[in-house]
Amino acid sequence: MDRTYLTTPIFYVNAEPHLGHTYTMVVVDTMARYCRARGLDTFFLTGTDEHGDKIAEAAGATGETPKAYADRISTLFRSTWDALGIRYDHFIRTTDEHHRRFVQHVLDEVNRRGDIYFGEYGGLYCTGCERFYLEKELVDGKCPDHKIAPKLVKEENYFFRMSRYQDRLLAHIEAHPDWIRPERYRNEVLGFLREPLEDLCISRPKSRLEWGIDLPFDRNFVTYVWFDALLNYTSAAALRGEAFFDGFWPCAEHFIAKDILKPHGVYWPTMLMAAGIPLYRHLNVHGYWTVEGDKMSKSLGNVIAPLAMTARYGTDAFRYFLLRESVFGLDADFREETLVSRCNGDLANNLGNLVSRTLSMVQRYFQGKLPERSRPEPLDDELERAFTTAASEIHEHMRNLGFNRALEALLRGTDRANKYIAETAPFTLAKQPAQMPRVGTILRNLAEALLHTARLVAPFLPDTGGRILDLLDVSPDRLAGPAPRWGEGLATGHVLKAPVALFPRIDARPS
Ligand code: ME8
Repeated sequence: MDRTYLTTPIFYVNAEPHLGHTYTMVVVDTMARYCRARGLDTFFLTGTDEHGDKIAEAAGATGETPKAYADRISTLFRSTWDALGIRYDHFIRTTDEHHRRFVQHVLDEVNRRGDIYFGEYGGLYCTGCERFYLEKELVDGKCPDHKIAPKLVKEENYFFRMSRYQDRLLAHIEAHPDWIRPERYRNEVLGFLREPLEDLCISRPKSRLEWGIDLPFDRNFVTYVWFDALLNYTSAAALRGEAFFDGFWPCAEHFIAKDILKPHGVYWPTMLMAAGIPLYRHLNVHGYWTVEGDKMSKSLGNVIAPLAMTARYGTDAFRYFLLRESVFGLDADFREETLVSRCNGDLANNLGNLVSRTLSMVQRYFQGKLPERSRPEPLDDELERAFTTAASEIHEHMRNLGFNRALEALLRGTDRANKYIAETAPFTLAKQPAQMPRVGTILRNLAEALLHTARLVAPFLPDTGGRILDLLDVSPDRLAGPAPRWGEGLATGHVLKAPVALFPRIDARPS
């Protein structure tokens, strides 16, 4: 695989960016940085979902037009990701003109193939989810996510013959066991497919909703928001031309949370089949974040704003917490105390300490200049092995979306390096002039460990990776490309900078 096309959901503009959106963004940004550093041709897509009842209602409540409202919140999403240093390649808005044309083109194509018909439908509709519910999917008559009773909607609409594709979809899932991962979500989709699949209502009459993309074959209707939104993944790729589309689209890795499994695991692949477009490569599904055990909600007043967290703790500390505290695929719980203790324990005491101790000893004993390195002793080999092992374990975990385990592997490396300092005791050896060559070797090994640490940590904590390289006074280009052979990363006589505290200890939660 030499290419990858990574996507996040496009977020609804009826809410401001919060912890949940940020988690998906951080996961995909980490994956994108990891892939780029390994030399993969990587494209990272995100954006905003701006049509539909829900957005029209939210705009109505603020007195803005839907477009002015969507412009405002979409800009807020974009500026939040920029402030967090998320490096996406394209930000799509479903109100973009090229997207509108693409959606209409696909609708025409699916219609031409005979998969769209006109009919009447009555059903229970949840505006929060923007979808119809079957009676049996409800809990006590309410939408399980929004805890409100869906509205009974009965009207004439256009339908997509989704039912036609049930068997093909099942066969695809059976033939590709890790297509939807982790497995629990594959099983959930198989569960949906155990029942006969119904056709999908893909329009809304303009008499009820105007805020959407016109159906190309009947201007009295707009497109159902999910039929419009899912196509963002392909319209953004198509925008870059046919060669890009053909090369990147089949390498698509979608990242979503479990809340939108059905649209991505059932509607989307059947839509692609009907439009004659190849399927995506993987659907990667993560769990849901709660806040101190509760669902995050405006009414509970516990919505976590990412920029408030990064202002308080720094971007990398927040990223670290999100990636380290959750197991991809399972739910996770946000607690500020846990964030603080992880930052103090893993980042300040382990990683930060290694950097500052190494640099201060190089300053103290060699005025910042890297000394000669002489014959390695067994402990030196062990240190080298710790970093080779960390690199290969990180690779293995990233293949399986084990972000937390990759970070654990990395910290085992830096922990080993801290122990190496204790075991080799350069500060004691330095008291004897005859031992200075050995002290030099130890510090050369530690500087090498820092270079490897910077490269390994950068996809997860980009600022930290960059800052370590800066302290080592080497070019940021050194973060990518093949790893240098151990001992060959930094030259004798190269001057390192004076130490700084990368992660000052956080004493208590500021009020
Ligand atoms: O569903 N924990 O948009 P949305 C983890 N527009 N992730 C969370 C989360 C939480 N508590 N809350 C939100 C939509 N997310 C559609 C998508 S895609 C073609 C259209 C994240 O704004 C997670 O990625 O409701 C989830 O899938 C997404 O936000 C839902 O965002």
